[in-house]
Amino acid sequence: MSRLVIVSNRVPLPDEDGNLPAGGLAVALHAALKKRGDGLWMGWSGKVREAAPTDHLDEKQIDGITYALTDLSESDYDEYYAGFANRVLWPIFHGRLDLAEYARKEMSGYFRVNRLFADLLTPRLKDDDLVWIHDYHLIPLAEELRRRGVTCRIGFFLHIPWPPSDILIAMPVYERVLRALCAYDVIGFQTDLDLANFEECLRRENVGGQVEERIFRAYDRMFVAGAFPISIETAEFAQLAEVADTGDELVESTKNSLVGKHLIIGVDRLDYSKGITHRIEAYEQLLIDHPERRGNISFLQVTPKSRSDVPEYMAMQKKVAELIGRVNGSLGTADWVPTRYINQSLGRSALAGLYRFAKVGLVTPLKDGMNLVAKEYVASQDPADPGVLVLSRFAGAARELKGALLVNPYDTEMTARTIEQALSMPLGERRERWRAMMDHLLVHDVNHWCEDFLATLTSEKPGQRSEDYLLDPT
Ligand code: GDG
Repeated sequence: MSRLVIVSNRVPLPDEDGNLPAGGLAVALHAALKKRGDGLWMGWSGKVREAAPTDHLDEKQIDGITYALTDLSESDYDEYYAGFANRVLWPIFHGRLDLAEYARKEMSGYFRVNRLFADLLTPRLKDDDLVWIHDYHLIPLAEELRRRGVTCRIGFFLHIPWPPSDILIAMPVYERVLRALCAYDVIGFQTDLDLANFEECLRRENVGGQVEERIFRAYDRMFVAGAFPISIETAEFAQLAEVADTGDELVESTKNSLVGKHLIIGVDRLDYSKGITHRIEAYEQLLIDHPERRGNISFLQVTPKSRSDVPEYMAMQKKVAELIGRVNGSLGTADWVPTRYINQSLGRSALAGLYRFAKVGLVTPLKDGMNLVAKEYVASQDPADPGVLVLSRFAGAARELKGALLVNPYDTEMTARTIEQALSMPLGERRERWRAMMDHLLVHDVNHWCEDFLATLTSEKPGQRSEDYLLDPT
């Protein structure tokens, strides 16, 4: 079996006791690395130095896996990570042209760091390795590896949406990005809609398109592209929630503080794509439309900070805090606070237990590649008395979770009505909707996602090896 090499911007290192970072993705990828033996995971260490070394990787061997890490210089961090990745690609791929801050310097920093990764990785690769590169930070990496003579199979998974062509082409360097993506042997998107957008971009640019089931031809290369919806460790998460229901202190004290009240929960990184302000406004609308609900429900929004050095994120932090203050100030009473807002991360067990306790899971991003919170909420429910998932139609998860109540998060009144529908849904309907989603997630868990992608990348069908794909090696 070929060795697996994973490359991602950040590397989820096990702690000193060998425990893996929480989260299904890290667990599934570690399992895949171990299964194939002698696995390698390369990425940024998370450290920024005035001038970072560009000639070696720091290597750590833990439990049979080699972690190869590089620091970034201050300018690399500013231009590649905080700049092009998070102020150009992230907003544009989430349809927020208004928030994209394009600067030529940052674009060149993005390609420079990808060249650095390629320089550092190339000497470590063997011809029969399987290389799996993750996410928008590293789109140009395969092209750079090919330029250095690497011939092994290289796959890419995009965790965020792929935009429609009208949005993509608003990005000044879109052609370089689109061409670079086509250097992979397998490109994985979250949903069929992302795949369709990608195809549309190729056709509109007149550079190629789909030639048969999953096989694409563009820029004189052939490759596979498909939808590989990411998921969670469903059974393990369900178990975690069941244990936390009675065994977690925070869950217990939260329940005690909400006797006789229904909990509505939202959990998101602090990010403008997650629709947090729209969600709070919908909740406010619900309280205005249904005064009888006041005092009987509570909305808990758990929002760990992220990317705090990117200006759009700082602005958003302020906006959310102000809005929550407005709702609590205008609708709260001396003995009831409508919204509880937590700006830090909770433990995984507490999170699972709170999902289970919440009658409604509010997952209403304006745009999201998948959204794992939606799947975690479903997995956490008590089969005998499950809560209801209210889910944005703009989350990738909406393509799969058919038992959710779908909403358009831009439509405040409709979202408010849907929360009310969720709160008053009869038990029979709740069970039926939940069962369909849970059955789906038990089969389509994160291991299924991982194996499906790797099986496609490994596929040795005639005409599918990397060398054959290179129709025009010049
Ligand atoms: C990107 C794409 C795609 C959140 N708060 C706490 C906490 N979390 C955990 C959740 C969940 C994860 O963070 C968030 O995952 P999402 O999928 O919702 O979102 P992104 O971070 O934007 O991830 C997304 C994903 O990649 C995977 O491909 O689904 O569309 O944007 O697991 O539980 N965990 C803990 N405490 C918190 O306070 N422990």
